[in-house]
Amino acid sequence: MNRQKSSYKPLSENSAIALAVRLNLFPAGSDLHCREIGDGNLNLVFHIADKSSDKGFIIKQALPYAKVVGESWPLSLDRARIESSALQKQAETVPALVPRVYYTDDSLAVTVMEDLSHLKISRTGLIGGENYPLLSEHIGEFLAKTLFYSSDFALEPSAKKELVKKFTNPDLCKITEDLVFTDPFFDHDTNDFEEELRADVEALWADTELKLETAKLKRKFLTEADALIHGDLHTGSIFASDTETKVIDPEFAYVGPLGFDIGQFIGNLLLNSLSKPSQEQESLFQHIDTTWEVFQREFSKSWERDSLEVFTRTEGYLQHVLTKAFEDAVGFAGCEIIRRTIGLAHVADLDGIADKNRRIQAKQQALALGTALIKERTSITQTKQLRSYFAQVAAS
Ligand code: SR1
Ligand code: MG
Repeated sequence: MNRQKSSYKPLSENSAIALAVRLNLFPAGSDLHCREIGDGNLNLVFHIADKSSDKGFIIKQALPYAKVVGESWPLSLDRARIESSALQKQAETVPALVPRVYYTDDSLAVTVMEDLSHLKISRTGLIGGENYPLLSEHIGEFLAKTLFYSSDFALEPSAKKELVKKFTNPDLCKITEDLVFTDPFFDHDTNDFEEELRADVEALWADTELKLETAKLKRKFLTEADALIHGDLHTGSIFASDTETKVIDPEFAYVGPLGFDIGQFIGNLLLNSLSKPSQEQESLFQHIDTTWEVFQREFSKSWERDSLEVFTRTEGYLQHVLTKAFEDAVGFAGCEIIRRTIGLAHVADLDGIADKNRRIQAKQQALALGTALIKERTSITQTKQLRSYFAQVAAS
């Protein structure tokens, strides 16, 4: 890996091509084409390809501020180091499920990685009616292996502490602390919702039981250093096809609670279900079932085979860890559903519902579902139960 010093400057399409040439990514004399394709909230993403072949690369560069808000929201460039390091760490256990990293430059906040343009962002595909038969099998495996092998169950204590140090990510964690766990539950100026939702939102802000349960979940996010988590595992962070899955964008990675990524993924599948007619919802519920089944199966296999922690051989400990992770995941899913409905960063699954009445209704259902998941997470012990909670809010 070549890490060289350079002073930071945002790339343009032309300077991205110049960088690709300097790095010899393409054969000399190639006729290159570059386009900035970043549609996320934070970064520049350049797609560079040889005009005469299919060969291409992605050059991703962090900006020193949140692109979605502008320069008034400064953000550390260190997230580029976090993202490329997390991709490399994940590749140790799930190489087929993450893009390959070819080059990083921390001072330029640049990562050069595999071009995945033969795949589609899974949120877009799911909204368009694609099913992705292997999505949940792959994500269940991704979760089990990335989480288990970065936890105290698999690492020597000193290696685990080094991991915590390397992935200390205060700016990006603060975004999640604010946008996922705090602002949507108060009358905060980052919130964004239709006036038709005001009565529901004001009821949510006045719900003291909901606030107490959300405070407990936020505390977990602030304090529980279980494993290296992706930190933003929504369906927009996953490229997919019928046969392949690649998890991208781990710039929010830090050592956090086991249930967080699981909850964000489940929450986004539920958001997608809320946008669908009932006959199209079952395949999404099956994805939730499979994610959790595969996660449990693979995590348990690794636990039996590769644990270093002596208590992993104590009867009942694995079940305790899995039960807690699921309970937390359900609560985190609830927070994700609420923040994607009334917080700063929405999702196309709900915002893209063209009929306004239907959109408002789906958002009201999302608020009710998110609230139920947060408040009742201790009674929800199996993914199958999510169907009945979903059915209750869909009937209201
Ligand atoms: C200001 S960033 C808003 C959201 O985009 C990212 O993808 C994260 O989900 C974050 O909460
Ligand atoms: Mg992202």
